[in-house]
Amino acid sequence: MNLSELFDLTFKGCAGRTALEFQSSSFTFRDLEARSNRWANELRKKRFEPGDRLAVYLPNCVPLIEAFLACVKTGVIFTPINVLYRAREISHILTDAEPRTLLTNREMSAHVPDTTAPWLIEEAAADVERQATEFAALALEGDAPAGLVYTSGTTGRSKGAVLTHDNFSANATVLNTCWRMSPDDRMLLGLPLFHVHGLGNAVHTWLTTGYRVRLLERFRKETIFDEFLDFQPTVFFGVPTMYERLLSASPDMARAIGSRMRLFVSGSAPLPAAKLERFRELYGHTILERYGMSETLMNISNPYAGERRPGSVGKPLPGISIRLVDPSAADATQEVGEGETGELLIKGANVFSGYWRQPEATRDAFTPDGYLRSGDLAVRSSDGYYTLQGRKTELILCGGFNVYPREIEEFLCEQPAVADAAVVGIADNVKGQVPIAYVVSAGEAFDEESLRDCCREHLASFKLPRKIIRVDALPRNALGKVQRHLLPSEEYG
Ligand code: MLC
Repeated sequence: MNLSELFDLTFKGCAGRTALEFQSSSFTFRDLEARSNRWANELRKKRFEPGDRLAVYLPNCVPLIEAFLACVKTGVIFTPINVLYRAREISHILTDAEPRTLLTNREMSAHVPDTTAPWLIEEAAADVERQATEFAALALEGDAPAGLVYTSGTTGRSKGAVLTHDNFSANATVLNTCWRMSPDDRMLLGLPLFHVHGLGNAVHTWLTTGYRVRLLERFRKETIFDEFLDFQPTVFFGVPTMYERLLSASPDMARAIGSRMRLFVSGSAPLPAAKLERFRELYGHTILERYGMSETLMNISNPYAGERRPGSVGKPLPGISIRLVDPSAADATQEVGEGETGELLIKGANVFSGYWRQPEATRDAFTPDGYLRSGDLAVRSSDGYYTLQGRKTELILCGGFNVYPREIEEFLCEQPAVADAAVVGIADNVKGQVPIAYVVSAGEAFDEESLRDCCREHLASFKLPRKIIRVDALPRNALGKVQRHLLPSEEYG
């Protein structure tokens, strides 16, 4: 079954119910279906063919969801771009994905590379409005690609993960069952829709269940409590940074919010056990922590009904096979024993079909018997709970965004003032981790402030090195690889 057929159950079954609130507007499922059909007709008029890509560079908004639904109906591959990306990062995605069009708004179009003529939402709106509200969705197979989601690669450059209709529907149906999602739920949604946490988990459980969503343009710590108190949600999906912000509530406010809530879910980065405990004291709820990745959507989750163990991500979800193998063995087949750290291997209907136009990276990502090598390290307890132990590579997780040191190092080294650079993540109470840079100057004319400005101009804000530390040389081993553990230790704050 493709996603249109699956969503139809909700569009027909819950037609008259309120589906979505955004700012001062609200929409029933019937409205949403009619509006997305208009978008689908517009895509067809613009000669989009199945398999074409529509790049979308927009903050959370209703047309983003409608354009996504239109892609699902027409077989166009929805290709979201992080709103914090700037010309250099966008340009890489455009070159790689070769979308037919980039949909954005006037304000954000300032960041779009000059070589691309964007399709502005302000101009699209009138054309879309003129289209018919009926559309016969294409009879796609479940293995047709639905999304192309860019994830940072270990080589430093973003790779496109191709997610099929089946991947999204497997994920949504498993979460609906395991987290008891119901049409009577109300979700406050502040996650960005350009990542699988917001798009795969929130949007897909919503459209397959028929609950009500209040969509926020973004999570803002200044207004989030008012949104909770006003909307009175029953479910909230967030990253640990959001939970850290929620810990600043007064006990009365936290209790008032908690009294209406059914489920808080955390993912995309590790949630420290101490934060889970503080949250439980304040809100009277145990956050349910789960584990996923862009390439797989969700894999492992703490139980809804059983023990939600602090610091652990729980047990494999139904239909998903997990193996833990010796991370140092090249063939990745030697399973580790209980209590030993191994690399997580994953198989299931949720696992992606491969990296966009990268057959070699795709081949390397899988074992010969078809398990995805996650690159994540974990241990399994005797009763089957998994606890993550970090990345095989040096990935930095800043506020739930992936930061690969290599990408920032490459950028720094492109600057004339920089001879060499190494980027590492250091602990940060709010963001989990933040990147800092060790830089070797290319001469006397080294100006830290202008290097910082240059980073600010060209990199997404979460990738900015919070500190730039000048060193005489980087400690390298005989193979030329930086020995990160020998860098002078630093604290941020
Ligand atoms: C952050 N910023 C945004 C933004 N989010 N700007 C526009 N839109 C957004 N959605 C910018 C701010 O403008 C600011 O920029 C900087 O980021 C920090 O903002 P802040 O207001 O101080 O935010 P904070 O309270 O710290 O919260 C940050 C956050 C953000 C939690 C809202 O980190 C976030 O949305 N994270 C979610 C990431 C995510 O969805 N990951 C899922 C990946 S999928 P400046 O320039 O002023 O510094 C995945 C798989 C899985 O990993 O398992 O889920």
